[in-house]
Amino acid sequence: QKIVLQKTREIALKKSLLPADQFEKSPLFGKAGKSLSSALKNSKSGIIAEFKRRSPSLPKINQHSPVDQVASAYERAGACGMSVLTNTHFFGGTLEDLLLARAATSFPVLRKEFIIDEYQILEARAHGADVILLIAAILKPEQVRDFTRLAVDLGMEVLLEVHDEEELDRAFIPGIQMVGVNNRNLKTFEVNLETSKRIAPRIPAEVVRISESGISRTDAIKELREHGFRGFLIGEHFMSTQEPGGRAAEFIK
Ligand code: IGP
Repeated sequence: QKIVLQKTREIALKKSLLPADQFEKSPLFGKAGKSLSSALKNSKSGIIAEFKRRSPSLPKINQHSPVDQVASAYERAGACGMSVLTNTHFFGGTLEDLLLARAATSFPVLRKEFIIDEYQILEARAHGADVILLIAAILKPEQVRDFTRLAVDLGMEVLLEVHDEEELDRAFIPGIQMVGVNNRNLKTFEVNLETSKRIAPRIPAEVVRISESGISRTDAIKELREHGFRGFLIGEHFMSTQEPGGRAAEFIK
């Protein structure tokens, strides 16, 4: 986690397609984003499909599929929204990926990044994000509060990611629309869907529950629905083929 924070800080401040004072010139700035939480409440699939080239545990998930093609195929397949990794160091993603996914689709798009600075939230909106991810494990409660306020002011929603009960109790505040339980253990990288089921009852009823990571079977979705989950974030299962959109279509149908 220390390495993540350190690297992310370096990259966050160096790497941007737009300098900070240019953010307000983005045509997306000042416009309300699309609501992922209401899309999930009204969606049959509940699928949030992720664009992910590689990860710390898998160096080669998909090196070739262009992000704009995958994005529009995900939308056609019936996904409810999309998650775009913009972290380069660990995941090989870029802000340009986010912009291209935004331009190719009209469903809600999430910026998947280790957000530790308000700058990254402005950057997210300027590059077309409708939702930002806030990871409880790397943020102080005051940061979650300030970042949520800024995101909402910019017309975006917040997905708060937790790994256990302690993180949820510490970081959750009203105003956050979605809580995501990450089934992947940060230390071992192992995934266990029981994590979602265990934490579900503790998530406030009005908040949209999302289960993240390690989902590859439609049976799993059925079970997670019984525990109140309305969103399912899937990356690897879709991306580990030449045709992520085809894989998603098959899964959703
Ligand atoms: C997707 P998977 O196992 O379907 O590829 O998981 C997503 O949950 C995962 O990429 C993720 C993630 C994160 C990546 C969840 N939280 C935080 C980077 C940072």
